Amino acid sequence: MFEKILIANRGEIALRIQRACRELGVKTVVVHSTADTEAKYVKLADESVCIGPPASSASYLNIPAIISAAEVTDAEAIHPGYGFLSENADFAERVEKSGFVFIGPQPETIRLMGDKVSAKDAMKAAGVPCVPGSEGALPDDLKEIVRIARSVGYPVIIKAAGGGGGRGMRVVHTEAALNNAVNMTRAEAGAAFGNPVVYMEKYLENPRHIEIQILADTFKNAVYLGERDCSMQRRHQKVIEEAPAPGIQRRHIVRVGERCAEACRKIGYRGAGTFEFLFENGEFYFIEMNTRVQVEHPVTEQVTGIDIVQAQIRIAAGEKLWFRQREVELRGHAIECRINAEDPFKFTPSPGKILSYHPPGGPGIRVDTHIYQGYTIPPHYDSMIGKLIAYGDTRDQAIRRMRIALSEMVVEGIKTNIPLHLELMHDARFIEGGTSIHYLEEKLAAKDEATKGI
Ligand code: MV4
Repeated sequence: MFEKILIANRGEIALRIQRACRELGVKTVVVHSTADTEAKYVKLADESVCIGPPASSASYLNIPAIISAAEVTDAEAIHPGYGFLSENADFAERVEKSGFVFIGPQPETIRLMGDKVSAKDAMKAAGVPCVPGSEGALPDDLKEIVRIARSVGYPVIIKAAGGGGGRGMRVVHTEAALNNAVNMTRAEAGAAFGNPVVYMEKYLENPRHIEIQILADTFKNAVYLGERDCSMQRRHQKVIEEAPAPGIQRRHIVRVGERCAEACRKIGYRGAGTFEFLFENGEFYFIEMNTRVQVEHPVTEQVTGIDIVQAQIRIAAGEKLWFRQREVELRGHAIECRINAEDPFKFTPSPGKILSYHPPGGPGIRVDTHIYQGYTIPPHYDSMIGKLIAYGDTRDQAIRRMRIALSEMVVEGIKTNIPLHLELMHDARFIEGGTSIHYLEEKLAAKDEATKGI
């Protein structure tokens, strides 16, 4: 095991990684910006290094500063968390070239998955079911593009190879709109990602977002840890996640999960990873793979009893997977509400000082947050300030526990989205389960319409 790990992140995940390190007997170094000097994870770490001013570009994205911090503190490995540099292949490469272990997949794997065309090619070749569409990148010739769209069938979606997570896509309903959509997506992709390559897929109108968590070691062992339903989202920001996905039969999960684990063995995947699928009419369609730990990993931890962050570290340290697929048992149900510092219905950010904080508790409640009374949430970063996770024997019990926890939780001085979560925990369609990726936005739009002029 490592003696010391550097955590190249901030917020709740910096604290989460620190806790995993502590349990493994590993010392921690955190890097932070001048805006995060008073943060809990900075105070609790064994060592801390200030690496720059508040702007992420000058601190949490500052590769030379992070590598220097690892050098001066004698850290052996770097955990990138999520966001920031976590899926930056150049960073992973420079970490390893500098003699440190990158806690994540090999740089080539990150690069392969970062390009959505090569990711899909690789997964298709490895037997993972994909959305029907173009064979790789779209050609330049319009006639050829028209032919591909006809064979896929409208509506189609044009996506940027360098995009992902909802950036750089366009839905096309008719042949008349095709040329312009391809050109616009290409131009935007070239400007935003420095890569004008686009591809085409059949547009699925009302899918759910279901993802499969996997763990793979460096000895070609791979397991899947079941699925998460992340359909409750707004503007590509997940709001609620849960495990397992309501209403999907276990045998369907087993089938797709085994494909994912087998794909990991085939490509020599290392560490934790997530296969994102769209799920519609009983079928799974791969769209992207994430090579980092995800915000929503706790719901999987609650239903499997497996510590995913510790697993990442143990795998990076060269351990062989210490359990087999048949030992992975899903038990109960877990729901996660992302707690954001924002107006609960207008969604405008609400940074500032937390004047009072009363965390919820009781059976089945987990709170992953770095906030404390008196802490000032800086305005420079993401508005997510923590996660509230409720576990129960059944989904119904998890929902009931979540309602109680949300009603106990007090965060004063800033606005939070707790009122939105409380409303969703009483929403008939959420309670029923299995809502699509469009449900929350449609609900909010309907509410907006109903309150117009009031
Ligand atoms: C799609 C789709 C429908 N059909 N692809 C958006 C995020 C990116 N990861 C992929 N996305 C989508 N791809 C096809 N062929 C609909 C979406 C989509 C979406 C997917 C997951 C979660 C939320 C979403 C919200 C809008 C659109």
